[in-house]
Amino acid sequence: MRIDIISVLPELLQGPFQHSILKRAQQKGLLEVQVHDLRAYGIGKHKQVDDYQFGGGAGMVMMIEPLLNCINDLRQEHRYDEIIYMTPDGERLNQPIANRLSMQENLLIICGHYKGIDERLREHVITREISIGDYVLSGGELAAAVLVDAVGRLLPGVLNDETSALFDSFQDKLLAPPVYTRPADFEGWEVPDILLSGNTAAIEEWRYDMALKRTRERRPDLLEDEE
Ligand code: 6GU
Repeated sequence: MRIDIISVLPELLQGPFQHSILKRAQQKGLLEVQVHDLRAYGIGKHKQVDDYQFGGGAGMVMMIEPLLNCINDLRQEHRYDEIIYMTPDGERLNQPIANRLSMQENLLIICGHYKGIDERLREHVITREISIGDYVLSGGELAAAVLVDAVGRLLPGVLNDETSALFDSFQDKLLAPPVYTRPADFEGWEVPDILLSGNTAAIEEWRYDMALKRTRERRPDLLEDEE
């Protein structure tokens, strides 16, 4: 999969993909992430990318031209399956959305700033709008990093143990069960006996019961909208 990201703060996106799982995904050639500086497409000698909003009011709006010129340059090189705008009024990101996006080949992600982008881009160019939750960030970069991480780790071959994504929280509408590692007894804090029993069937059943219990206690909404 290839992911292009357009941003006015490309520095913010330098770190997140250079470690751990996403770093390995790129080294293995399973994922390519390219960040593009919108400023390079800015207008005039000040490389302007935003302007006052029509109708008045505080806050700048990202202009059509720099963004569209950047998008069109990228489109010459790649056929995008989705052009995604990161915005707090978008569809709230969840595991099914990440799963579906992970099956695409080319994604283009636009990071919003200020009051957002000119509405006409949303009408005519953007194919999908995604939020990462009900709170406001100062820009779309951190949200884009969250999306790329959630999607990138699902690409076939990225995770060491191919089955492990299947048991993530949310993948089956259940939160993950508790986990333990050595020592089995830390100053009287003990690991549940069953996990030391070697009885894999019983362990699997315990894990399922705990996942269900945890979900009922913490996120009953996940069980309610089960159809
Ligand atoms: Cl995608 N962008 C911004 N600026 N804030 C957010 C968000 C996105 N998702 C949640 N809050």
